[in-house]
Amino acid sequence: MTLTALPLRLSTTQADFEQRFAERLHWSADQDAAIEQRVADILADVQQRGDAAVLDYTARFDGLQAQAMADLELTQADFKQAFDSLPVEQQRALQAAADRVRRYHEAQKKANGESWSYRDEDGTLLGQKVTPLDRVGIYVPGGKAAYPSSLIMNAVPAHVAGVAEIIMVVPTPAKGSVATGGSGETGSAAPQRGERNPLVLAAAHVAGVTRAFTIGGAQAVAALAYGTATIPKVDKITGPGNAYVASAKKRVFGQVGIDMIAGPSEILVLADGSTPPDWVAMDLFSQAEHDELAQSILLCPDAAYIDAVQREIDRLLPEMPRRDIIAKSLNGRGALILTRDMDEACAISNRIAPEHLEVSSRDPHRWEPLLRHAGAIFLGAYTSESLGDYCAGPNHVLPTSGTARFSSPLGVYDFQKRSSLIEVSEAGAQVLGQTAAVLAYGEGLQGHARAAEMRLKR
Ligand code: HSO
Ligand code: ZN
Repeated sequence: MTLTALPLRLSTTQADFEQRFAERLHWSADQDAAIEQRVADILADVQQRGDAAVLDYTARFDGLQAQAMADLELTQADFKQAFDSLPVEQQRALQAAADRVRRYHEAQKKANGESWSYRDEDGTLLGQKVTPLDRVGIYVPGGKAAYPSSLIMNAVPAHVAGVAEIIMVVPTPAKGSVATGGSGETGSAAPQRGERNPLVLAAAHVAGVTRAFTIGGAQAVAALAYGTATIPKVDKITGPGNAYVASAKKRVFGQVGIDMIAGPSEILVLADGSTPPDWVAMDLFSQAEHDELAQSILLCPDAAYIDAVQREIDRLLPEMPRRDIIAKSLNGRGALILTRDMDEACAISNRIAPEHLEVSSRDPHRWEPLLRHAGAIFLGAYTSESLGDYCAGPNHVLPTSGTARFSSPLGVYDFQKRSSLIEVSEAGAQVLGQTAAVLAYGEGLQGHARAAEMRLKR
């Protein structure tokens, strides 16, 4: 049986376009009641029993038998050793990526992450003071989904923001054990260390992680949110994870901050037909290969070009190691959409509000002003989305499933908070006091009114 990848072909002029388009876009995270219940139980248990509970779950889900939490802690020396053990090429690439991501986020901090204030004519000072969070937790998935690049994208902006302590958790399941947070019991004769991913540890070295523990799943989220004897309680938890981790993050939200809960990856390519079609086919693969549920869409006003891209998909697919995932993603959620013109393509792109938007055009700056909703916009044929995933500089943690309509990439600002600053002068108190008193009496709050009035000169 030959493998085929046939994204849905649509044209904006077909009568049932709206309906078919809506069906293709539809996605919602299914809530699994069994997972929800298990996560609730794990959180309660860790909150009560602390380290002992985390050790139990780590033995059960990851097959790691440890006597004490300290046995599951990684050190700076472990990070350094992992880094030193890599081929020079990988060391350089990690360093180069981290340097570029740092530079971008430093610019971001300068542009909109600094304190500011102004004075009224009467000397009253008003402003906003920006401070970093004290301590954050970064969740790094284990196994196949362990992306060192994601660790850089989470840790570097935290570092640039000035966060003093960055605590990483990364499950290192023993060989043959089920994924962390998963369903089951595993063999008890497991090794003590589990499988460490040297690239992840090396990324922790270049990204400036402070402490790290080889734990994962809901139990790791709970430990970070509530704190245990060994694991310090953090102020915010960021980073991707499986359904257990996502559910746990939602449940601890409020107790601590969290970042977004990301859906499957998405790429939308807006093409005017001037880019080599194999480049575009591979860009569609690049997000499809993440996940069977990932979504890759091409919008283009040129029917012959769409045919050419489909031919390249057919030609290139057999070479791809992850072709099964790519085919499932493209067949189930992909689309090649013929539009009337580029303007219409831009309008449809805005309706989709994709995570990644490539403007694969001879003239990207002509279309960019029309594009309002997207996590990241990649301009021109040379800007493959994959460069942004690793090393261009901007963050690759981006809003998915249409949430780019109202939210932004992960950034320095996610690791900062703002406090208002107010210093009213004696002269200022005369004017503000009268205004405040009138409103306070209106609300029936005499204490407020009199506090303002006491400062009025009689
Ligand atoms: N494209 C992913 C990030 C990633 N890509 C990590 C490769 N590694 C976010 O949607
Ligand atoms: Zn990617």
